[in-house]
Amino acid sequence: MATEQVISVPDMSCSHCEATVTQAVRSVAGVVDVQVDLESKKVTVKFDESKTSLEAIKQAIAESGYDVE
Ligand SMILES: [Cu+2]
Repeated sequence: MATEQVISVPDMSCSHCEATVTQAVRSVAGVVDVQVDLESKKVTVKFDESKTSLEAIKQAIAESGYDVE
């Protein structure tokens, strides 16, 4: 069952950040879809709760070099 969560990533500022964060989230097994909104600095992620968790996704973003709120 896929769920959708919004993660705030305040340090994203350009298309490079968008690409880095998108790739980091996509690399997490179980993630179905990733949308980055640079204006609101939010990442909307759809994922399979039986395969991953919000915490694991936040961890992947943090490991790519961006602080997660
Ligand atoms: Cu950037």
